[in-house]
Amino acid sequence: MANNDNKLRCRTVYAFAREMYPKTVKCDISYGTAGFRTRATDLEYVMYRMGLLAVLRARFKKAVIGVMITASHNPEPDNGVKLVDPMGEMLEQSWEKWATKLANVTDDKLENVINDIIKLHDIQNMNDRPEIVVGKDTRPSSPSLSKAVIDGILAMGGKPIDYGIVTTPQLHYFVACKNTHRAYGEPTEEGYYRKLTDAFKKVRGDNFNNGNYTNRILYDGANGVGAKKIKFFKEGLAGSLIIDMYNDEIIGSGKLNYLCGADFVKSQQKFPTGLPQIPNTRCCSVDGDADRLIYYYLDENQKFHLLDGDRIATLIAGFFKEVLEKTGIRLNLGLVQTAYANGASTTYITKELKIPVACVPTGVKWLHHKALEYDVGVYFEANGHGTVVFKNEAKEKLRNAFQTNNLTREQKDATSRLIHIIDIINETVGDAIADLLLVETILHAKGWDVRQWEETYTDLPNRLLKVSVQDRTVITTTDAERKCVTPKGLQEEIDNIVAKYPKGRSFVRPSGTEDVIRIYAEAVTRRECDKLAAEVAGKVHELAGGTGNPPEIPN
Ligand code: 16G
Ligand code: MG
Repeated sequence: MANNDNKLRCRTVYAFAREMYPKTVKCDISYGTAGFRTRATDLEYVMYRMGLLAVLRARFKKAVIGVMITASHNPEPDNGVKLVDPMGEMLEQSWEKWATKLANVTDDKLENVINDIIKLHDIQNMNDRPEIVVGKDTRPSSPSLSKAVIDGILAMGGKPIDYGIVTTPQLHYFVACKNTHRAYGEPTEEGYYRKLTDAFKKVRGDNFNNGNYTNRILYDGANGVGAKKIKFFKEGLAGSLIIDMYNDEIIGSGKLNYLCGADFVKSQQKFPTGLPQIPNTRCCSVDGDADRLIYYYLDENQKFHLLDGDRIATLIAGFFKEVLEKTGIRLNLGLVQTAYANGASTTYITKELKIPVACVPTGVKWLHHKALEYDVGVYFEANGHGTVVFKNEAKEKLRNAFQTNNLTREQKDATSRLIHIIDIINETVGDAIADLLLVETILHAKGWDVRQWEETYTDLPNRLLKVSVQDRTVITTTDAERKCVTPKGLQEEIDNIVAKYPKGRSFVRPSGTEDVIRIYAEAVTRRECDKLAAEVAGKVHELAGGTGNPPEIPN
C-alpha cells in the first residue's frame, strides 16, 4: 500500500488472503449485471476481496457502502455478491472493472491492485474506519461467505455492520438510510417494516375491500428470504391485507426457487408448485432475494394467466398519471422498459395512457439511471424487477403544495395520497414486497379484481429460449439490445425470419449471468411465436457456435 502507515494493514490483508482465503480458482470471473455469481464453492476468496473493495469504495465516497450475498433466483448451490453504492444504487460502472480485477488477480499481486485503486482514486483517508453494511440470503453457503466478506472488511480496517439474513432491497434501504442520516428512514429491519406498513395502512383507510377488490392474496415465498420476511409484514399490516403464505421451507431444504418463485413462474409461464389452485384468485411470487414480483391466476378452466413486470409497470404508471392530474401539480412522468417488454404493453402505454416510454439494456442499473431523468420515473423489467423513483425536487413540490392553502379539496386529497404512497415504495431498487403493497394499493383504489387488471390490454404470445455456446461474447448488440452487431450476418438472418411473422419481433443477447445466449420472440399467435423463437434459436446455434442441440420449445 501507498505509505508506511499502511504497511501493517497490508500485512494483515495479505496474511488473511494467503492463510484463509487463497485464490483457488484459475479461470477468471467477471462482475456482471448483478455482481459476481457462480457456484458457492468457488466464491470464498472473491467474497474476501469484495470486503476489501467495499472499504476502499467507502473511503473514496466517504460514505457507507453495502455488500449483499445472494444468487437471487439461481439454484440453491449457487451464490453471489454485489456492492451497493451510497444512495442504495448498484455499484458505479467504472468500479465494476476494479471488482473484476481484484477478484481475478493472484494472491501475490493482490497488494498491487489495491495500491492501483488507492493511487488512481487518490484515496487519502486510509485510516478512516467506514461502516460497511452486510446482508445475506437464506442459502446454506451464505454464512461462511458472509464471514469471508467480513474478514475482508476487517483486514482493510473497515467496520462491518452485519444485518444477517435480509432481502436484497432491505439491504439497499439500510445503506440509503445510513447515508441520508435517517432522512430516508430508520436503518433497521423494524424501521423498514414500519415505514412501509404504516404508509400502506394510511392510504388504505378503514375500508379494506372496495368494489371487486378483496384484500386476500396467495403468496409464494420461493422457499427463501421473501418467505421469512413476509411474516413481519403480516403483523404490521394488521389485517388490512391478508397474505396467505406458501413455499416457506426452511433453510437448506434444497427447495429455494425450485419449481416456484418469480423466475420460474415468468420463464416457464406456469403455476408454481406449493400453492392451492383456487380459480380466479390473485396469486403472486417473489424470487430468492425478494427483489422481483410476478402476479398470476388460474381461471375456472384451470388456464394460467400471467401478470408480469410489464403489467405491474402499466398499472403503476397509469395510476400515477391519474393521481398526478388530480393534484394539479405539474410533474413529468415516464416509464422505462427493456426490449423484453411485451410489445402490447408498450403500445398500450404510449397510445392509450399517453405516457412516454424509454427502452434501455437489461439490468437494473440502466433502468434506474434512466428513470431518474423524469420527475416521477417508473421502471420495470418484464421479469418483475422494478420500482418508482422521484426527484427530490418533485417530492418537495408535492410537500410544499400540500402546505399551501391554494389547493381544492380534491387536489389536496390527491396530493396527500401521493405523499403517503411515496413511503410505500422502496426507491433504492426493485423491492418485491414494497411493490406488492403498491400494486394492492392501486387495485384497491380502482376496485379491480385480477381479471379487470388483465383486461387493460392483451399480451402478445411470447417465448424465451436459451442457446448454450462456447463463448457468449461472440454476440454483441446495440440499440438497447434490440439489434445484434456480431457475429456478422446474424441480424440480417433474424430480420428475414421475423419478416415472415405478422407483428413478429425477436432479438438475441448474451446473458449477463449465465454462459448462454438468450432469445426472445413474440408474434400474434402462440404457434407462430414458438416457431419464430425456434427458428431464431436455430440460427443463433448455427452462427454463434452453439454447443449440444438447439433448444426445444417446452410444452
Ligand atoms: C440480473 C439483473 C436483472 C436482469 C437479469 C438478466 C440486477 C440487479 N439484476 O438478475 O435486472 O434482468 O440479470 O439476466 O441488475 P441475464 O443477463 O442472464 O438475462
Ligand atoms: Mg433477485
